[in-house]
Amino acid sequence: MDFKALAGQFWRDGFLLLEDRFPAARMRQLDDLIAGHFGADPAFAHTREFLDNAATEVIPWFPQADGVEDFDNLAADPALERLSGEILGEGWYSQYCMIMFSKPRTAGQAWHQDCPPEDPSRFNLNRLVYTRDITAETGGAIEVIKGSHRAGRLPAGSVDFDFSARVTLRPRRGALLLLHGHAWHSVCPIADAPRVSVNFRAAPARAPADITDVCVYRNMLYRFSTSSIVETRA
Ligand SMILES: O=C(O)CCC(=O)C(=O)O
Ligand SMILES: [Fe+2]
Repeated sequence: MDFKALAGQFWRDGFLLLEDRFPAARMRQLDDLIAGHFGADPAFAHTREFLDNAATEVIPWFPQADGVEDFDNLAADPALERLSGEILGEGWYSQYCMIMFSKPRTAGQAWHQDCPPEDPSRFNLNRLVYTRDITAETGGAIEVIKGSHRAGRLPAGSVDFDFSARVTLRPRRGALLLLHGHAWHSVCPIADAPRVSVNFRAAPARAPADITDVCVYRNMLYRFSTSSIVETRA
């Protein structure tokens, strides 16, 4: 792997998708664990206010908080560590593992940034691993505006913004997607099967541990730790 070239590609685009990074058998095993945790019809964990205003329907699970360590060795993959260091620089650190579950026929995730972009040196890096295929049939594709990690805040309001640099990603089982937290991104509506992603968030040394507490949506800034809207956007 040419780590420097891959990091360059990441910094040019704000994301980097690498297929076939993890073995299918391991992905199936972890996928079973995820399915077992959530069951057939899990309840939403967020408040109704969040679900309605954010137009985002996902159920998070932090396996490390439950003492479940089965996912941790994915993040310990030497190539992933090396690439993370190349992208994030000296002193980078890994934050937490967050699994996101979407029920069939739900909204996905509205356009957002994982944290406010005002200070370019403070951001989170999503290191997403997919334990099952995302296809046109399953829905749940990820959309990213190429280069938007350098473009400041996601435009407010409901009018369409410039989609000419939009890229639609459908990672397959075993893929790794690195996605800059300041990049403008969304998850398309889910079709008839549940959707999952496993995210090992990391950050550069300068970013505080709670960097993703406030998320930027087109209509609001939302603080997860207090379940509150901290700014309404016109
Ligand atoms: O689940 C995904 O594919 C992307 C989720 C997302 O928006 C994120 O990890 O910040
Ligand atoms: Fe996100």
